[in-house]
Amino acid sequence: MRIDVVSIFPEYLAPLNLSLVGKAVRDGLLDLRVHDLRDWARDRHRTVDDTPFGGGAGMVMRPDVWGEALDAVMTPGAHLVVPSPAGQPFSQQLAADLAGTEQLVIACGRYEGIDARVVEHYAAAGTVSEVSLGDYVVNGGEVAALVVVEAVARLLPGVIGNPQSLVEESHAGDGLLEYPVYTRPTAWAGLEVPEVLLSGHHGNVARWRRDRSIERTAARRPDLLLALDPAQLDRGDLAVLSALGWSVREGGLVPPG
Ligand code: JBH
Repeated sequence: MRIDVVSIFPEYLAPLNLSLVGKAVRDGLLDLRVHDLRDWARDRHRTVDDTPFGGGAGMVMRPDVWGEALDAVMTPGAHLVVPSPAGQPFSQQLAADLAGTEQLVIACGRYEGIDARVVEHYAAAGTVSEVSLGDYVVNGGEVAALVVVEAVARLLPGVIGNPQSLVEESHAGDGLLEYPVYTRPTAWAGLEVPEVLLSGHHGNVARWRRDRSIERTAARRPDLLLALDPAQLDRGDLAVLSALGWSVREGGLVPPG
């Protein structure tokens, strides 16, 4: 898989040379290329932005410069990702979808954003996803590019040593938040590791972990429980949910109160 990132701050993407993504690149599992948008600016000041039509604060990134850059890096069938606060929420499902593409091109916007005709133009020719990190404000697309690249790269075959760990993490498939984890020492700061985890009884450990996942999800992300299909729940799950005041209706779970 090839991923191209275009930015006026290419050095912002340097952390991708580290750790898991860096190793995937060195192992040849990922072809990662970072480009400086200013390389496609036409004037000697390497200008990439201008004032917004219609007035308003800030600057907008020019479509002609972006068009030159994207035409230069995109190969047929490339999927263009444009991080934006106005985008669809980035999700594990979207990461999985993107991990199946031949080439991702991530256009990092700054200032007030990129001229809307860029997304319009490339959407007419292929696949474009405007993606938001969430309902908060950061200054540009680069931090979103770091998130997208890492979330996608770790799903590529061979990148994660033990693919089983991909199954058990939050948002990975069962629709629940992951359970709390413990390791040595067994006693720390007057706190003990839950006995069941030291028992060696795999069935009880699995039950305990599932119960903790459900409790955490109910406490922190009840929206994920509402999205669950009750058919996915076993008797133990229903017992924990009932103890938390949740009930089951044909359409799904009903929260307490
Ligand atoms: C900026 O303002 C941010 N909010 C959420 N996601 C973003 C993605 C790219 C640029 C943002």
